[in-house]
Amino acid sequence: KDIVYNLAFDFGASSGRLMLSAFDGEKITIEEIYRFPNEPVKLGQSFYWDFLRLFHELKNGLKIASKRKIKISGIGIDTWGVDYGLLDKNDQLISNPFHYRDKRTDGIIKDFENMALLEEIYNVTGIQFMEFNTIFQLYCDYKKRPELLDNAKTLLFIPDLFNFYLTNEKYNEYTVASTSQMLDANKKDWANDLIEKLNLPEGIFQKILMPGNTIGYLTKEIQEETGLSEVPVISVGSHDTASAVAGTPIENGSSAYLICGTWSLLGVESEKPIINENTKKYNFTNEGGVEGLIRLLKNINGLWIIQQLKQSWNSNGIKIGFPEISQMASKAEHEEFIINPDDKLFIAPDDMAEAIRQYCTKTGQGLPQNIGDIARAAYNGIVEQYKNCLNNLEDIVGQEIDNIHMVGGGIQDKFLCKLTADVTGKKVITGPVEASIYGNVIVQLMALGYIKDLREGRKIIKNSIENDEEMFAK
Ligand code: ADP
Ligand code: LRH
Repeated sequence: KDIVYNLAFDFGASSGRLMLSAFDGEKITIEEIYRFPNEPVKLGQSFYWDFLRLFHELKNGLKIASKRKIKISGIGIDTWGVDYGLLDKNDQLISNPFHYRDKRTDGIIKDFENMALLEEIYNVTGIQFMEFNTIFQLYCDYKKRPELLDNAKTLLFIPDLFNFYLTNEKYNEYTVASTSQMLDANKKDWANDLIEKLNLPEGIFQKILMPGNTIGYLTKEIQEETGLSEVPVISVGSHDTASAVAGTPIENGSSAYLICGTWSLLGVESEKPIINENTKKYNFTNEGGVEGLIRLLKNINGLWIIQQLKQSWNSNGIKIGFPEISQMASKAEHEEFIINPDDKLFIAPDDMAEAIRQYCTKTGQGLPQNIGDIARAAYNGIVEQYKNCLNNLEDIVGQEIDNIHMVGGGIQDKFLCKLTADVTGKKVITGPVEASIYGNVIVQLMALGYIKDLREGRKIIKNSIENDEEMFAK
């Protein structure tokens, strides 16, 4: 059988990875061929992407792939949403792109001068309010560093920026552009009236490109540097969550997906945006998906808390990894400690373990004494959010959700999966871990004509992971 090979890059919170996929007409196998750190840099008071280093690593990955001496049919790139780079009139990057955890947008929504405009922003875009959304990052640029925008000719989201330096083609890919909170959710194009009212320079926004198209081909320079030929770079769901949803083998509308990485993203797929009093009240978002579908979901501050706990213990000399933390939480002496992950104590504490101790004390629960109890408080809090979010979702769609498909790195945590089934009372089906990669790959295969549509792609994914799928029930 002829095998089709593709390359998928996924830039996550702790690492970037390059996977080589092989499609034999029935199944996709993926092999990690390169992984590199994705460490943002604090410079002065600001927090930046290390864009140049990452572009260098991207080329390193391509060099490794070219040594395989196989025909690569396409390349697709996904990263987290909202962040962007600005180019000047000579297509030079004006500044290192800010990381969304940079503090310049802290408090921006509450200080926003025009409340009526906030209302309009939600009604038009359907995107949940988060201070780091592109719209607010740009608003900060406009207020605090106007010279940046004065010199900007082009705005590219991070995946667009990688794609541009690989191909010389400038586009804003639809799914990542939707996270800006500046797209009209129904028109799937820039909300120009809003952009004008915010005094943002309309001209910097590029043509919206849907997933499933070819962006361009590796430039001569990149070909020479990497040893690859004129490979097409394909527009995938370049927002990692869009690729992850595409890569989740859901079969119908009564299934929810729960993507467990640094964030937990819980939602359903919808044919049309749902923007009403309920979605507003519960702050649900209508992000753009593959095949023009809408990702109706909510961001939950999830495994970030577990990551920060690990870091806090590791830096205090306790050598402990995710599997141990999960195990200790499952055997906690006190099963009842619980936090509210949305409490501001947990946004960016210097020491997460200490923050949890403080929270439990201030809420009259007493003091969790050991690793198991502290971690358990975090798990209980995260899963309680899953339950509330599901209730809200059922309220919004007016239908019961039967089961939850959990995907992403977090499903390696069996305790988390089991607790989710126990607390929500829903059947939980897990897999794949690398949902973003699978989603990235099937959209490339759709663009290349090897797969008909998303439905077929998901069947192929299900086929490919059948031995890894697990079921959890109360
Ligand atoms: P991102 O794409 O945001 O970087 P991942 O999808 O890689 O995130 O998921 C990372 C999370 O998965 C970690 O924060 C951790 O909670 C969980 N995790 C990863 N590996 C394991 C493991 N072996 N056991 C338990 N949990 C794990
Ligand atoms: C998950 C994610 C999420 C965004 C956040 C910035 O990686 O892309 O969908 O809201 O990061």
